[in-house]
Amino acid sequence: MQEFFKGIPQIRYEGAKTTNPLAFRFYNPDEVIAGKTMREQLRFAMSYWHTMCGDGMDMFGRGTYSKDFGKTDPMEIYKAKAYAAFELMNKLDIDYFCFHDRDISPEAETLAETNARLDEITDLLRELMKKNGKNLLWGTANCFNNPRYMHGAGTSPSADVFAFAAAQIKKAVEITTALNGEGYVFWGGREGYETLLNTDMALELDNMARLMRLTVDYARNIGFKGDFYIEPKPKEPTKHQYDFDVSTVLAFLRKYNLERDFKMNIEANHATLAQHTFQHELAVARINGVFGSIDANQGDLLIGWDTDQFPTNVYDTTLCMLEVLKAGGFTKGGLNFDAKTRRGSFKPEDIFYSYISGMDAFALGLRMANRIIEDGRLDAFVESRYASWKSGIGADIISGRASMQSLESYALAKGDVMESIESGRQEYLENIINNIMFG
Ligand code: XUL
Ligand code: CO
Repeated sequence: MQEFFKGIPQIRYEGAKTTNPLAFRFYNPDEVIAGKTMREQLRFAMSYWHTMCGDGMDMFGRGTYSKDFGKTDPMEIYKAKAYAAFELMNKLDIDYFCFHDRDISPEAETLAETNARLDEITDLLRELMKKNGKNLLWGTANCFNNPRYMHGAGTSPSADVFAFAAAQIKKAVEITTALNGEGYVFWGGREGYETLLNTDMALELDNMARLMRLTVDYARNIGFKGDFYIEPKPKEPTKHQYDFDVSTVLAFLRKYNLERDFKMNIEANHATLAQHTFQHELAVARINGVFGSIDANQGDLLIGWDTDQFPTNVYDTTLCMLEVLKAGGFTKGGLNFDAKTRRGSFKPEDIFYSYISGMDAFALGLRMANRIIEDGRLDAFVESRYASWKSGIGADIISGRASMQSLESYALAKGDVMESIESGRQEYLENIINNIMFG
């Protein structure tokens, strides 16, 4: 068997003190944290597009590293990618992967030929998954790269393009089902607009919902048992993406009676592009019962676009894992590294350093989130902050016993309410977090 990442050993946990760059410091897969092994809590996944296809290309220059793995024939290149992917997952001890249809197999001249190629690679992936004990976290269709989708896929003004997108998604759902995928993602590629001067927004949104309903019904009919996700993003590539953020997507799902069919796949840098924190988006999903999966990455404080960097900010991973634990943990979702090495990090070992840093950052985040919960001071503070809702007038309001008249009588009798207001103690709480993390 050809080795693609020569010189890279099996990456193992060596503990926080190790200086070995090709080792985990915090990710100890079989250690139990918060009732499950770290492997079960974190459910790490490799993103096929960045890791097996991305070559460092940006708007100002071509790729800086090849992902052709020494092959020239298109199908041979994609078969080599598959073998290399499993070697990489094995060496990093990653159990899951995620793909777009076009990441695993190249598009051909006709849809029929493209689908035949997909079938061939799907067979290879199935075999490799079985042999290596790996699973598909989710699949999706790339309905944004090809020029036919320049005005959108499900939201294209052309009904022919809608039909083509449906055909492509049908196949993507079939291969996801054939590979026992635990999820299927809709990220709204070019589903959005550049200017309302040429856009029938109402029709476009109706059509987007139509495509989702058709997909869900078809997938359930062919026996797909996984979860469906929508991945919100506010902008890029279009000026205004329809799936702006979790709240916007929730309103969309409720309008079109799709709320029981979908959960959210929340991406850290998409949250910040929407001017939210990552934690905010996770919390909105959790409190509405639609938390599903995560695309793990981070943006840059000074750059306003989707940089897809590997996550290393431990405050963010800690607050993320706190939300995940509060949501009861992942069920079918997981942590997919929708992240790429920087253009200048062009050596094969950089991919390993990147995954190790991201996996360790989340492993540390899980450890810290668990400490915060076990410490209890934060939860106790929030509990006591809302104590007025447990009895008296608060309990009356919650139970529905209070009316506008009874509330007025209460307020008149009470006089000033300033004395019942407590400090929010933000700085004190921020210091508690540091105390728990570093104390
Ligand atoms: C784009 C993005 C996608 C989705 C899958 O910003 O995040 O890669 O995760 O289509
Ligand atoms: Co993503």
